[in-house]
Amino acid sequence: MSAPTLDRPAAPDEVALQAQFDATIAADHRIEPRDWMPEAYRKGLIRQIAQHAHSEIIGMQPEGDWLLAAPSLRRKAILLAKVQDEAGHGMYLYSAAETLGADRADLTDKLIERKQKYSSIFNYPTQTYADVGVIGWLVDGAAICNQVPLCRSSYGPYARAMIRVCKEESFHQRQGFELLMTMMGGTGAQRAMVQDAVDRWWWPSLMMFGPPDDDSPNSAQSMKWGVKRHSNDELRQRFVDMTVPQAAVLGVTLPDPELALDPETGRYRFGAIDWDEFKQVLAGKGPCNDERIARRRAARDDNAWVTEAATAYADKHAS
Ligand code: FAQ
Repeated sequence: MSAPTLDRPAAPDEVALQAQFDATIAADHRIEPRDWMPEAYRKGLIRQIAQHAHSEIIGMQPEGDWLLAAPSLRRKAILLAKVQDEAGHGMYLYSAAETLGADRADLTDKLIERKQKYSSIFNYPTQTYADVGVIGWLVDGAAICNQVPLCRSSYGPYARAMIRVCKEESFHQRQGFELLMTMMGGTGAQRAMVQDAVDRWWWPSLMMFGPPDDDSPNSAQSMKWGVKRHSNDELRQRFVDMTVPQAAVLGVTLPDPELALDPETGRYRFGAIDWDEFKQVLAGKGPCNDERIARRRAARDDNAWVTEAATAYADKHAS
């Protein structure tokens, strides 16, 4: 049933369905794929889940670049497991989007045609192996902060996918921290490498949480629907508060001279984020945007025969 518009007012049964939907949200219960939902809720979810799925898939590239140059077999095995996990997260999320009527191949096309977004963070290069540790520590750390509340998201399949994703992200965060701890206990050159990586990734990690609340067009409605549970700024602050003590344990300096504990609130104040840089990256002008999309396009085109063969095999069995 299509959603009511100005020209086509809601029919009486739609009024009842909308009331039922509103009551489910108000009671903090889950909306499931079989349930009626307003068209804007469905579209908004596809938008966020697709963006999230694309992030997991494109997010394999920066660390994947180091798979052939890992410094030991142990590090290679850990990194391989992590990158494979990210692929799995993308798959769960595309499946969740499919329960809303989206088509997986169409979503991939929209990513490649830059009609849908993926996280800004994956448009920065990984210059040394310390970047692998810092991605685990900061990027997966930010992802956990953002995604743990999504385990209570109002849409059932998305919330349930997030439970496993968060458990795996937690392993990713710890392996990153452990790698950095090892490097910090190494040579002066290794410690400098870690500090350099922290200097480059700190600010982009803060941008992962999205634009400030007063410039976030989707937040208000998304929070009313219980899709998002906290605002972008709230989660960013939570991440800063969680990460500053961890930086002290590691012995690295976060590149922000204004970072200071506010004795009144018990929270850390931090400097201004460069939102122009964020907008540039979202506009496709970050350091690696073109490279990331070109690689995803090549993966789709070069591997199309696998999809075709799997589809033909499934069709044969179905008939
Ligand atoms: N990058 O109105 P809002 C990971 C877009 S997964 C790019 O505030 P919303 C795992 C936003 O889409 C990381 N675009 O939007 C991993 C919207 O554009 P649209 C991804 C961004 O949805 C680790 C516009 O700006 N995580 O890291 C960004 O209410 C290591 C206006 O923004 C998720 O996706 C950004 N940073 O809040 C993998 C979590 N921020 O769609 C490999 C789920 C905003 O209207 C290695 N998503 N935009 O065209 C969310 O929680 C939300 O979607 C936010 C944005 C918080 C990202």
